[in-house]
Amino acid sequence: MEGSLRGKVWRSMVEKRREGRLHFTLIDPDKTSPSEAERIARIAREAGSDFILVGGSLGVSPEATDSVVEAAKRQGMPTIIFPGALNNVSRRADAALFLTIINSDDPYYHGIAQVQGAMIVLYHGLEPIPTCYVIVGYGGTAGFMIRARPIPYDKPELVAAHALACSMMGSKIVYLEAGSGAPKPVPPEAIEMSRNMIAMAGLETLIIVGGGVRSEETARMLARSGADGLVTGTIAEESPELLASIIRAFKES
Ligand code: 1GP
Repeated sequence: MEGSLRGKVWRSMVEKRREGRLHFTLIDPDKTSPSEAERIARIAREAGSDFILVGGSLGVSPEATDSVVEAAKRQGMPTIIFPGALNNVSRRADAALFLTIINSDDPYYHGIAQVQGAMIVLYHGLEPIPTCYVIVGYGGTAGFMIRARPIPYDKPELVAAHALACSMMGSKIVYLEAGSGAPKPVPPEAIEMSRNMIAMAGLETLIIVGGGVRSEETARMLARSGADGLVTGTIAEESPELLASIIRAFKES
């Protein structure tokens, strides 16, 4: 059994959060070769990103996931599986986001996927990080494939109610997802209301946000509305310079 079940990655997330906000670089093994993944991991590390997420919604093979995880780890980045499906769960990673997909209409994602995934995570010796996934607005390929009922952009109170439920159900992370390439990110009001409701309940769940972040201005807005972490995917492939300035803007706001 490789890896560790002792909570190292989660602890480092909490410790890093005490020092500042967190940035996650998402690499999709279907779109990225291992050499490209290593290049992105190097750019991400140099730009101040904290963790690599590996996963995708379509066309991701176990072999491609293994190679991308190995390549990212060569750059010394803690690497976490963000599974679009069970075939994304690589034993080479350090941890896996163990997902509850709270607004999927598909019963498969409300128990069956988790029961199947739990054994694989255990056998691979991966650290499970209980994470609740909330699809907002556009939703992208992820939203379509998991049959999400995306929460409309103009219903921040509905996003907050989902985030609160996730937090009360014991998730360590609430992941608010607008979808890769979303025309608009998760609205700041939704993050702020989620943050406030979770605090009112006396809980300490981390809120991470992703999808459609392409500017420093957006990163700043998301930070100010109370996001603990930001996930970016597309931007690392397009412009390392922009990635660095987005990370800086998010962490320094
Ligand atoms: C992570 O799906 C996102 O939550 C990644 O989105 O590719 O738009 O950065 P982008």
